[in-house]
Amino acid sequence: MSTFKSLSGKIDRRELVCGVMGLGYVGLPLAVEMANAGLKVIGFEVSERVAALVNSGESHIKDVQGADVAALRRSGKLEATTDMARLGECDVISVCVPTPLGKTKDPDMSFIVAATEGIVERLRPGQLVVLESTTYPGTTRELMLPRFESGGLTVGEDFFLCFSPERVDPGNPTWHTRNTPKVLGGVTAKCTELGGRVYELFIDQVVEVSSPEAAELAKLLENTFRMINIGLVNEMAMICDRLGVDVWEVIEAAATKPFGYMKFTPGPGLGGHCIPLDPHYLAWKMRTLHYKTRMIELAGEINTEMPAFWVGKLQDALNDVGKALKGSRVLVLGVAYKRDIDDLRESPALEILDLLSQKGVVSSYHDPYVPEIVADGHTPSGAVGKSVPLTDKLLRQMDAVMVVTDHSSIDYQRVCDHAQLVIDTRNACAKHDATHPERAIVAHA
Ligand code: SAJ
Repeated sequence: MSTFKSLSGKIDRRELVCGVMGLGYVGLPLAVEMANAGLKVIGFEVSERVAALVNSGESHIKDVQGADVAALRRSGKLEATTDMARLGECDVISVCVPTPLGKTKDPDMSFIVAATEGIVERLRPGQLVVLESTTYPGTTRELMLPRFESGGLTVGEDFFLCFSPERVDPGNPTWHTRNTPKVLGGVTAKCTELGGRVYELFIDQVVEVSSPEAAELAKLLENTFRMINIGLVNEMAMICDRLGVDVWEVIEAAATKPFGYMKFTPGPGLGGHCIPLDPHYLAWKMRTLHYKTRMIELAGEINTEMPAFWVGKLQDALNDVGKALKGSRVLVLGVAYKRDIDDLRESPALEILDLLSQKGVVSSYHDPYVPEIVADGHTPSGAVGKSVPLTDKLLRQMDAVMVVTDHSSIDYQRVCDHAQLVIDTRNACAKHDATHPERAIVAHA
């Protein structure tokens, strides 16, 4: 019997053993959905701690309930291991490992290379490998495929290889792994067919495309679209600032257009583990082909400029009340990369705190989700510190308060009632700043 027929039969009988490499915010939810669909799942982790945690029926990922992991442990559907030799047991291997950027914004492919080498040693006829990590177009065919065929196996006949981008939005109350449409493209038609049939066992809608490159680029288009439109609206904020027009009023007015427009809002810059990074995978790849992705470069420049733009706004506002930046006491309100989460990755607040420190500002921060900013390889030295308690007295003592991340739990009326000056990068005080016409307390773009 051909390997295609053998794997096809296992799919029909749901007798698959599925391996998931990387049990992070992508891999663990995926493993749980596979196991909930009745498949036997082995999670492969390089972290003994994470493997032990999952095997003890717990979850380290906010979107995955510990009780669900415990139930799947009891049913024997889910286990975790650090023993990569067990990859040979798997009919399907989904690779969900990190793809960070290096300091020069070049892709760090080390995790994908390590996963590829782990698979190569155990690759056998009848296996399907699906890469999910966001990466540059061509990774699946140029980096993984040659290694997998190096032992004499042929893709599309002996084993099958696809790319299917992750679309996990941590904390999203509506969209999660099972109900978010999943794009998938195989190296051959048989790869696409088998990959689609496997993923349809635990994903509501699989969107098959003709190649792994189409799937790789679909993901990059999705997030590059966001990054460029955020750059556009940040430039609009700087334009409106120079024209003396309220950018928020302009944006709300434009957003009344019922077609052909999508609302984005300006802010302190671009944070997160996806949007600031993913477009640079495309830019990097195209540079190797001597093509400059001008839109990505330009949007990146504008988004990167925003922290300095807002520190400039602070300087002007203090100047208007006869104060210098140097020696002024400034409270930064909210440091996570977006509201109502605790994630600091690439947060523009870190850049703003560092700039304030460089200019001799006596700065502090309050963030109910981030008790401390610790020194690590990425954190600028001026951002290191602990969250201070938010009190009326503290607000009154500050020469200025900068709203950088607009957490919903903060009382912005209270901020406007007690602060001498508010620099509002998120328009969080819009409903409150009119309550103090005696003071021009809120400056925003
Ligand atoms: N931001 C703005 N203005 C906006 C939107 C975002 O300044 O109009 C800033 C945010 O403050 C943040 C950064 O951009 O600093 C990224 O924000 P994001 O809303 O894009 O959130 P992320 O980084 O969590 O993006 C994820 C992505 N999900 C995946 O890649 C699977 C993205 O594709 C989603 O669209 C996004 O979540 C989402 O919509 O929540």
